[in-house]
Amino acid sequence: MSNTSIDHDQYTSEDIQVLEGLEAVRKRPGMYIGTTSAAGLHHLVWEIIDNSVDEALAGYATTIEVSVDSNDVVCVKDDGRGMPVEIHKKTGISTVETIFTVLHAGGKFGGGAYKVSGGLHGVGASVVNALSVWLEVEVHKEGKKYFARFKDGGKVDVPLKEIGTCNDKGSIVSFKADEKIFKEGTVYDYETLYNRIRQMAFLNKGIRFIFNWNKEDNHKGTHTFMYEGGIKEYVNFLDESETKIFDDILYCDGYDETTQIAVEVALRYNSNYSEKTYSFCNNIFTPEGGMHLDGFRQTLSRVINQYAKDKKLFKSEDEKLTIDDLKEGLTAIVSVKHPDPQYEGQTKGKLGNAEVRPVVNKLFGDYFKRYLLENPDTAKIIVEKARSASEARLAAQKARESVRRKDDFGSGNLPTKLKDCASRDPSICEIYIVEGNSAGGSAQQGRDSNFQAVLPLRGKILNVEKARLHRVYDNAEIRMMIQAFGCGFGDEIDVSKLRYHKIVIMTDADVDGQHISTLMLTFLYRYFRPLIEQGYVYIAMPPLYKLIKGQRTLRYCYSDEELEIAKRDYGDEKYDIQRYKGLGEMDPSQLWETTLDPERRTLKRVTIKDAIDADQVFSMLMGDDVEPRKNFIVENAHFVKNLDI
Ligand code: 1YM
Repeated sequence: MSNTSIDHDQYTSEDIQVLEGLEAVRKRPGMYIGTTSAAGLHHLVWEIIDNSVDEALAGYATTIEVSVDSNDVVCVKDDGRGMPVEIHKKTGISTVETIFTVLHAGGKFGGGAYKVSGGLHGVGASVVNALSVWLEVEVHKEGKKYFARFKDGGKVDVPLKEIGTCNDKGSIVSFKADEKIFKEGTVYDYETLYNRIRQMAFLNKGIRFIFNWNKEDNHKGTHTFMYEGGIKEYVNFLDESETKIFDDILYCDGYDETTQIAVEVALRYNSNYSEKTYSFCNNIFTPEGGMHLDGFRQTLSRVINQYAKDKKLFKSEDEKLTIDDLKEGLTAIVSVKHPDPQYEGQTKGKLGNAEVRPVVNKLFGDYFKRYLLENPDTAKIIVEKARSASEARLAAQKARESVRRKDDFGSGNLPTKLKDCASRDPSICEIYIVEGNSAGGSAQQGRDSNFQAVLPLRGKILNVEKARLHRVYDNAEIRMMIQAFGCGFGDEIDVSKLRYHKIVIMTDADVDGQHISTLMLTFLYRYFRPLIEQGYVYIAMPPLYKLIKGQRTLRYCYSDEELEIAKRDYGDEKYDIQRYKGLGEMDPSQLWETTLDPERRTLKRVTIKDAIDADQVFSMLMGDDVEPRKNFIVENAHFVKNLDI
């Protein structure tokens, strides 16, 4: 045993406290990592990465490498100072062991510098240790290599010891999450890690992130992310498939000494109508916004209005651009770093610190004012874009009112094309949204009308990604859906009024059908997002093939793989393969057997893994630019397969 460690055969009261601390984490992991589902598992990785990011933000590390091995061992490595190895005064054990065995040890030992990055709960390395079957630490520091190992939820297995010499510096942490804690398993998701690591690289300019996926699957390989431009490059990335209306990406960063708040903002406008503004605090996405976002929006509108007024760009005295006008076609990132963030809201996704707003107002406001004065051409484009949005919004308001009057959304009137079901219990009711009248007919006859409703649509629905609101309200198919669902739409959704707890999109299994279901999903995502978030939206899976022998159906196959299996199973037998080109080819009883009958059908539930990613997918799939769309379809054929958007 080396001389930097203490004798672990003899438990001191300190040791016992330590074990009790980690025991508490194991007893109630949810308190520390939010959940023990997949999100919690990935949270372990974020916690360790955060420590490396802090070291990089403090100016000591330049590169952070994250590796996932075939047995789901994660290894995070940085080239910072290396964790402190000396005996810690308070605990009497090495600081490395203290970091990994004392709850909340992280910041307290940091000697002043605050932890800026930080997971949802900012609980640090000891929690990861507590929830792992084993965890190893290697420190390279001042020419020496040190090693420590923990097992069974944080018990010291090998106390910190010197294991050799080196001529580099840094920290390496490897761990294997505990299957007894993570009931859904300890298998990491490639996409989740890839997206988050890339996002961290965008949010922390200049830090190099290396991501090694060492599993033997089609993702195997290494990616390096490093963005000198930081969130400026993030905006550029988010707008990849948009048509820009000017070249510059506006960017500012600033720091307020008094409050120790750092602010970064990047933005650009594109020719589209939807908004992509994402706000972050300490590298964490704040989906519900908060003070940083409020400050940004206030300032955007204050400065633009003042500028337009001063430069006499308005037609009348009382013309004014609202924040809604200024949102159209805006892509923006607002990222703040705060020493003591307070999160509020239903999902703790809203930054509550009131002092952030005036800081953003000042720092972004000064920059934005100057930018407009120095770039009058761009300023004019922004004002014009917002003015046309303003006009469209007034038109939309009128359209919306007239739609409301015509369709009387609140009255319970139902569209005539809807073949409703008998039951009025939403929890068992299903609505099939079907493409085309002939398929609609089969579905209507084949369904169980007690609980299954059918709404046939004629042809393709409007691409809402490229249409302004008033055109959306004008669209007959869309109005029928809104009426049928009964829960309102857009900002005014009331999910408790939803008439069906399964909204099932049913289209042909060909390219056209896929396009229609993507249009449908886009529409639902933009106007009924809570229905997707709460798991009410499904895709029906009609079969692609039928194997028949004489009059007898041998088997339905729902994919090419299934067909291959069936061919193998039936070997030399004689049979015919019928390929279904459309739903219309199936008679009502076949449709029931294969696609409608809850006992036999397969439905795919549509879920949102990552809201920013989903936004991206939709603006890309439905946007102007064909090239990235092609790439996407080739690279990510899985999107259509498992429907994780
Ligand atoms: C792969 C994970 O944890 N890197 C890391 C952590 C620390 C330091 C350097 C560090 C910090 C300080 C001084 C300081 C940590 N130190 C502590 C504690 N990578 C990883 N790299 N020297 C080294 O903050 O003053 C906690 S984390 F508590 F010891 F300061």
